[in-house]
Amino acid sequence: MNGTGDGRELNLLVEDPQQRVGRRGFLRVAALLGVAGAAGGAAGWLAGGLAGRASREDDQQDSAAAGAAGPRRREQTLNFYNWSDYIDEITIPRFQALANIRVNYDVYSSNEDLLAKMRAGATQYDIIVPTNQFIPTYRRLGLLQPLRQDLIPNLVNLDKAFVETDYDPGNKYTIPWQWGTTGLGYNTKRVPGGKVDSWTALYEPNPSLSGRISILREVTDLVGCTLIYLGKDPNSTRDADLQQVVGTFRDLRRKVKNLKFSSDTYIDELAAGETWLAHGWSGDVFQAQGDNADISYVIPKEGSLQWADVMCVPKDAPHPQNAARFMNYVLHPKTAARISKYVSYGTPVSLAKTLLPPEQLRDPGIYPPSSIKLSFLTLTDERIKRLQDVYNTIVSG
Ligand code: N2P
Repeated sequence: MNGTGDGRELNLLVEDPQQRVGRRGFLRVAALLGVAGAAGGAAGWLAGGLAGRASREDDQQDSAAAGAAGPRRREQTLNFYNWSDYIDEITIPRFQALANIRVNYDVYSSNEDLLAKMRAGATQYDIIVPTNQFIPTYRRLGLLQPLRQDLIPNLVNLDKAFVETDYDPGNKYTIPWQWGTTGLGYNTKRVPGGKVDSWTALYEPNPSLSGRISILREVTDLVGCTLIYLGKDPNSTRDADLQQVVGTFRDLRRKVKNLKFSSDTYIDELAAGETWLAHGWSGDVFQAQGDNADISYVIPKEGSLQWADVMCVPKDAPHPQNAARFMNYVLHPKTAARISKYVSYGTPVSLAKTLLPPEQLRDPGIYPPSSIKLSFLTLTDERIKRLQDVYNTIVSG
């Protein structure tokens, strides 16, 4: 790999790189023109100029991380399938320009949607980002291929907690993208008393919240958090416990009207003041807070769920080497810090923390202290099926 070699080709971006990625369904950010014969340094300058940030020196570092090198590669494309609202505006355009790889970026909003799509047969995706508890299932189904670790020297930048995992020790198949928690987002001007600190606010709601509550459209979070509210193990597979989860929602529907289920639009609904209390993911709620200062996030005092969304390469991915190059780029502390700062989720890259705003590092909603009780979920194929049945019963009301 040669960071800034002469003769490297570069791409010109033809779309506005400042365009916000996510929030509203599918969005392609990667229409490009390939232009041959420009020098590597110029590519760095171009990316910096378009993105409006970072010095040329920074670009050279980024360039090495992206694995940019001399002549035109055989594979010039990367198909990246990620969660909605989960990336900053600069990372994709910068990677495209530095690595000379066109990125097609599509989004999904739940593990169920992603898994169903991957099970249905070949996709063209090179990177997908399931949540950690789904990895054993993906592996058992033979849906993943081993990572080209030889192309990912920045793996050494990973925090040890994300290397020594039970779902993929040694990162043979996965590299963490972001991590976070599941909790409650609320509008301080609208919830009674202006504050929420318990799951009871959601499951035993004040009638004034009728029509203003949103629940995550994500099976494992929905069932897991309800089990925690009920004082049960969030990993419980006992029929009686799962029946109680169904019963809890039956009661809830009696207490409040129009329960909404969303794992993407709730960000905008919170920000717009339409939703007042949302079961949601930490960074999503902080993104809503960025648009509306009345929004707060809390991990309820009874405890909650922690998770990591991890990048993987599907078995039939057409461009596994480009996937590795992108992963290496993302593991550069500067790239990792830029993404986490923007999406307000936790970074798995230790050195990136020194580059984050101190107020984010201090925020217990983003980097919770060990005193907060957080559980990771584990799943078997059988449990996924049962949880899905429970979820379907709940949503069909
Ligand atoms: C991004 C949500 C990702 C968190 N909007 C789900 N694990």
